[in-house]
Amino acid sequence: MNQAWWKKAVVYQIYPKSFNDTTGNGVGDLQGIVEKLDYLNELGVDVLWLTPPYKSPQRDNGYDISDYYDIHPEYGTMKDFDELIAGVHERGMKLIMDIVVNHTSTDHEWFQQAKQSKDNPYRDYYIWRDGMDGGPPNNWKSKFGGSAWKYDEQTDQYYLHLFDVTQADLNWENEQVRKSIYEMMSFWAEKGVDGFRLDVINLISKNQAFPDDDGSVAPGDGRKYYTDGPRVHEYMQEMNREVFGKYDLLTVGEMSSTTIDHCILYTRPERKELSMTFNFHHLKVDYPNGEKWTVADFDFYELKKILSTWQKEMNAGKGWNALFWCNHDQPRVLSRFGDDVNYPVESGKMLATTIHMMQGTPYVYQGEEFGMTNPYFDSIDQYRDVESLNMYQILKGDGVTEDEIIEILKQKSRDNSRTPVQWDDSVNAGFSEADPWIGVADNYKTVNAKEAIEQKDSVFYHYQQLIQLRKEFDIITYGDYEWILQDDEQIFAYVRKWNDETLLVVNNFYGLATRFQLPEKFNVHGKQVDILISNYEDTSKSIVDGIGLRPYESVVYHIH
Ligand code: TEU
Repeated sequence: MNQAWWKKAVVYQIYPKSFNDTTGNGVGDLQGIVEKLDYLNELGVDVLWLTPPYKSPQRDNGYDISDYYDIHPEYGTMKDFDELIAGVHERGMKLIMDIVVNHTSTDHEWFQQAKQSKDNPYRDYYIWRDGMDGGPPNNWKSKFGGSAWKYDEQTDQYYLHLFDVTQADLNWENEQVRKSIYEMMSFWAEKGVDGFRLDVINLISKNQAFPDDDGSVAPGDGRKYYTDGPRVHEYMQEMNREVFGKYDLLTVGEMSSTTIDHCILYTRPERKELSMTFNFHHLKVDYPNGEKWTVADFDFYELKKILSTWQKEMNAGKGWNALFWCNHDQPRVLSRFGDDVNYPVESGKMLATTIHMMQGTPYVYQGEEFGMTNPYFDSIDQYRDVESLNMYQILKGDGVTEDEIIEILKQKSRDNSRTPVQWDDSVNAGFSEADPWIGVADNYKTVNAKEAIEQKDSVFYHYQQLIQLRKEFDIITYGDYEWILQDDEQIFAYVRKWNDETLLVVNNFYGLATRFQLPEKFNVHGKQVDILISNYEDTSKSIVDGIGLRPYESVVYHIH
């Protein structure tokens, strides 16, 4: 059995810009994280994932890197970083760095050189192509809207940018690019980081013909020509040989639009590529026909089916999942799949249990542990995210009214998870003494970490218990998975089996009481039934005559 340390670990994602400001400039910083290390240690998380802290023009909040070897000045200095990693290790925790190597900022020296002339030594660090019929080289679309190509007058060519126009894609076909990236990763590994989160790493290998997308496979935006591309596994194995394999790292790949088969290939240990992968299919169940930019309820059956399919197939394929509901690109899970008005505590705990009892490595996004919600900003002036602002212009151009666009942003904008962490009920929720770079959610006086620590039945202590259970029970890490009650319209239930133990995990995803009978083959006679964790005080242990669930009730029965 592969006893990799990260199979029992829980990771906490920190978006430094919104975490904690100690310099009074309205922006979070590294010293702000140092200040909260004891809080994170109390929660019990094992690893901290730091989203890009490198020097950046901040057009995409650090995912547009202009210097891989320096810390963004608003976040502090390399000395602050050294103090942070020392503080993390002193407490027995680990730190993984978010690394963006599919693209750099156009402010990066490499790009500044490359755009000088066609024969500049750095020209081939990026993807330049001649136009076609007076327009871009092909019809690929940027994930942030518009064409994926930007015309450069100085050299009369276009460069590729799958994201913002200021994020130029690196040319991974160029061996020198790969060497430069591996050198940089080794620099951070030598500084003692314990791993990497690799941003959109499955997009780095493009079909070198750069064909037009014929629209035969939705979405016809060109992604099929660069997603899990022709040389991506070759590059992952080379990266592992040149960097990862020399250290005992947690490496997690962010896999935009990937497939289960590729995720098994990325994570089977003997292939020596990555430890685990993030996939996003379960976070598109409120994208009708794959369309993100519309207001829609989530498809509960699809959510259960996708999560269960990934559990079964990754387990069978000996791959390894990152388990998560939320990150800095997603709306707050409590507002998306729970009830942040009538049952914020019950549904917050239910959602946590739903994924923390699965096989994989769970990720907790800052503020998720005490039930932070979407801010429901109702003016475009409150939004900051480049993707949201681009889409605002595109939707307006398409004739969508201001009110309709605001309703879409309230549900789908990435800013929903980027508001300042609500530490207490003081001004700016204790995040900063200055006006924060983005507004604080209105509910900070009641939804904050201080309140959660003081309330023994808060969501915080539920997460703390889940994190602890993962260390105590091998069945959570290694047990088989079986989805049950598949057609139930309210309940997401599954079973984990390991040797002679069984976990029965039942989650009512709705605000209505319900009841169900266990499947015939579910035999508990002669077995002891304990409650491992529940989100109601007085949950009954008696299950043979059926199980009643109150609104958002979530229970894990340990049968042994
Ligand atoms: O995200 C990649 C990504 O696929 C998402 O941004 C998604 O495409 C987007 O939210 C559209 O719905 C990574 C980072 O997590 C994100 O913050 C960056 O903006 C992006 O890459 C570019 O680096």
